[in-house]
Amino acid sequence: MDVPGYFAERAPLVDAQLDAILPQVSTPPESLHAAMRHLVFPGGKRLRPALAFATAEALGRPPERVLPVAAAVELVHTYSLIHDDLPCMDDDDERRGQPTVHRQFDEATAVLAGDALQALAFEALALPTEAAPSAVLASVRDLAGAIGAAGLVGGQVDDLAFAQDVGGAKDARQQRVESIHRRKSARLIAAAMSCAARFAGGDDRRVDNLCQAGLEMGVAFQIADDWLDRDEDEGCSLVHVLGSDAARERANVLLQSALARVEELGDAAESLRALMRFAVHRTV
Ligand code: GRG
Repeated sequence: MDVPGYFAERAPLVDAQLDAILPQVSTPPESLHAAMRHLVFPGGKRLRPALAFATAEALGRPPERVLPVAAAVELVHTYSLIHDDLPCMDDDDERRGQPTVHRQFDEATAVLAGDALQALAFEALALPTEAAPSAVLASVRDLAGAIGAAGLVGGQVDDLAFAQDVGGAKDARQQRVESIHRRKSARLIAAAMSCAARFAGGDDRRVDNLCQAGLEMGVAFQIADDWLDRDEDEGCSLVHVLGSDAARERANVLLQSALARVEELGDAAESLRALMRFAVHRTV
């Protein structure tokens, strides 16, 4: 499967949806709306939307069916990156070769743009759709759970505290790193897949299986990210706890387990499996 081709073909779908729901820059307050769009366009890989589309296809539905999910997860991802770059978090001046939102605008605008993107994500998810109302409601619950205190935000809190927490046995430190990865990265990736499965009409067993696959692959994705950053990253990284080879091996074990979970979906899930392999073996 041609993964770059898949991204190139599917990205315009979510881009058009994002453009349609984001407020226009010419509408006041202009600076807020410009800041909300700053990191969305041209954006990054659109991995989470691609996983949502591929999940729909794996369940025999067209990608358009899960557009609300694709837009919602990308909006949440963007909000988290804007807040992660703030001086009180990672304090980064650049992302994707462009000034971060607080550098391009100011800190207050960046905080507020992130807040507004998070709210817009739920609006995007709940737009009128062909999906059953119960599927939309369950997806709102999945996404909120994935990004709240038990998910993204809680993971970020423990990640910020991690630098000071150097002691303990290797096993316990591995558990701690993986718990942070699961909450900070994997739960949003898993929500992209579970919400897409719900919108595509998947039953509870299928939704849960795809969610578990997303969690395992999401942790492996974050280990791969740590590996790519191995020369700079001092903080919460499995490469630092286990060493480079053992960290890659762990990522591979998690990926294989995730792939085995989606085996039952057969040929229809070929794009999904290819994206999952790409997420863990990528070089960018
Ligand atoms: C501040 C609420 C709050 C959350 C911060 C998401 C996050 C938590 C921090 C961002 C930094 C980080 C290491 C996140 C983990 C996920 C990750 C590797 C993000 C990069 O995802 P890609 O590779 O990025 O999909 P692109 O640029 O392609 O969109």
